[in-house]
Amino acid sequence: MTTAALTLTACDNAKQPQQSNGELDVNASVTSFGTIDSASANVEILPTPTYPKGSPVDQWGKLKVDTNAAGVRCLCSADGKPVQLRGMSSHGLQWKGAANVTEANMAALRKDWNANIFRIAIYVDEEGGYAYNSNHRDVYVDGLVKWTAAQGMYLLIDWHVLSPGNPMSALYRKHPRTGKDLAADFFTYCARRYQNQKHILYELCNEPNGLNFENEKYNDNGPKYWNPRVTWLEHIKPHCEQMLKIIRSYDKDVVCICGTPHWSQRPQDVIGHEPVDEKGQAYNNLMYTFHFYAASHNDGRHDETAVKFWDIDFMKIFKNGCDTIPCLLKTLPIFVTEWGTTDASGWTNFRPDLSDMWMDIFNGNNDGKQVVSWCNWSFSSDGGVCAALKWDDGNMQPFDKSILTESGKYIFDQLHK
Ligand code: IDC
Repeated sequence: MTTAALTLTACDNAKQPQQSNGELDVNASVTSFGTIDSASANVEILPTPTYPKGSPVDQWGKLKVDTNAAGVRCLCSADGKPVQLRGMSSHGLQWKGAANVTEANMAALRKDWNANIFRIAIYVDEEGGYAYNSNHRDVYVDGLVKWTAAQGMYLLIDWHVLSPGNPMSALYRKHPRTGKDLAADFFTYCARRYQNQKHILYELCNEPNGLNFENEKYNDNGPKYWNPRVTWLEHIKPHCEQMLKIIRSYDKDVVCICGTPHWSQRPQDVIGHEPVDEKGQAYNNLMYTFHFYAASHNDGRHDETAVKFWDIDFMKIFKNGCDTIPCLLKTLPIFVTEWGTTDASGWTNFRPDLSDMWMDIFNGNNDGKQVVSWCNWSFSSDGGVCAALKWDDGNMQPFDKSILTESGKYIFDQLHK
């Protein structure tokens, strides 16, 4: 019934999750490839669309990682010029996110908001996510590929690893409901089906998380899904390399973005350890993500927020670097695939002032002169004051600015700068 598209080899010393007392150890890693639907491996390949004349995709073509005038790697157009993508991320499709993921709204985002990218967040196991709803892929991702193409805007397809935080957990790689390798199957389907689409980018895992960094300020009493040790070398890099093996077998140069440790807040862990193929060759067209929520992740100020990162200066290492970490924007190609104007809970502390400071850095005021692309969380009314919309209606045309929240207005203005 199922078949693997590639010869996907199992790792000998694979530590498979144990099911003792009937409970799945969601923190253990599944290191071998599992089953992939033959329907995914044989899915019909979509023909190349015609992008509207003068649209972002028409002008820039299939993006790649190249260097800017300072010799720093960054996101570039097909002809090697640095570009900046800016737009919105969907919310979870299992919640209110789906209401806004429509053809008309992609037109509004392109024409009225001036966005040139949309990000679709595919939550996997949370509360009726993709593991329980294949229409998240077959209806929404597939629809968006066509709707964004019709607008000539880019689409970032995000495998929204969040709970559990280990991208190699059985809940992604050997799901208890079907036994399927959901991650391998998802990327097989997408990479094969969309190989001729110039406007697609992949985010290989949203926010791997686990309490694993030095000077840890948390204890380990968090939710059981918080793996205490989810690291770049042990979990994230191997996950990315496995997914790249699949993706690159169909689409040899599509830009892929790797999640980084601790809710994608530590691209520095990648330095010197970028993903390689089986011959040990570095993959090209790879980027690394950094996520920030302005009130929580900033210059380390002592402000009262629901989620605090006091004393951690996140801004400095992006601007100039520090004694131990080189300027990240000089060292790695970075894509901020998700950020919020509030604290990391999403619910409180809208901070346009701190958002402005980040926008300044990402508009090129950094030692690498790297201009950074971003998607804002989220194109929804859900999840607190970081939401851009006051309501979810499913059709925002003609577009009316009065549906925007304070955060939505801030982003709308940024997109017009
Ligand atoms: C939040 C949603 C919220 C949902 C929660 C589930 O807004 O409605 O209940 O996820 O955990 C992230 C994540 C993103 C979070 C967002 C806000 O990538 O999934 O969305 N956030 O908390 N990282 C930092 C903040």
